[in-house]
Amino acid sequence: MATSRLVEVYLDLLSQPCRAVHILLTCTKIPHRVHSVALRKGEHRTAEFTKLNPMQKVPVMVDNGFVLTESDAILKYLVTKYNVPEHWYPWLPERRARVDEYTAWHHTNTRPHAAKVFMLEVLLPAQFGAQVDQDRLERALLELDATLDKLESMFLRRQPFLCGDDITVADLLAICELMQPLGSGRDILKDRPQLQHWRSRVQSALGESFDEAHAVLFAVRDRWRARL
Ligand SMILES: N[C@@H](CCC(=O)N[C@@H](CS)C(=O)NCC(=O)O)C(=O)O
Repeated sequence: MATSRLVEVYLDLLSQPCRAVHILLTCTKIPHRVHSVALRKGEHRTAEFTKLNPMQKVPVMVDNGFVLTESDAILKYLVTKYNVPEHWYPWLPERRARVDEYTAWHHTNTRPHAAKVFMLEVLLPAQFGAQVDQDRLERALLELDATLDKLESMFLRRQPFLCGDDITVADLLAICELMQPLGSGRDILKDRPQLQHWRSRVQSALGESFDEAHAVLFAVRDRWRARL
């Protein structure tokens, strides 16, 4: 591992997958430099950023000239390349496969369902000054509920973290999505003690890196509350 160079990451910390990457980097102390890309200002659509990622999305990582997009791929690359505790992405094939099993599921379940609630309650009203569409929100909350049921009954069944006895990149991706609806003060885990205990375990495992990454989201929540 080269110690003199830094991993460069392009992030907006209001973005859930960006926070997951940021938390991993800070928690494991991988030397890195953050380039802020403000989505609300359209900085992901500049010619310079588009050259880096033609899909115009964050996060993006550049490691010694190697450009990588997709949080899932970035997290797994970082823990494989750098000398970080093995629990983040275990080497044992069966344990690693459990992490891959969750992360594959995540992108069509936890991510879209939690993100939609935030989009309907915070992003769209902020962008277009419109009222929250209550019918769409109700439907989104029902879909999210089905996902939360699965997290409890399948992934957290008889184990403290999503993929076993210790925290992995799967927990990182999941916690960042499940925090997102807090942008409007909505705690989607409030009636779910099993998931609340998991969230506390994840937060204690991550320490300050969790709070640092979520500061922007909490600022959005505070502004949202001040509007009411
Ligand atoms: N599957 C990608 C999703 C990346 C993504 O959707 N990023 C959003 C922010 S959360 C983005 O850059 N959106 C800008 C846009 O679509 O215009 C990942 O996990 O990295």
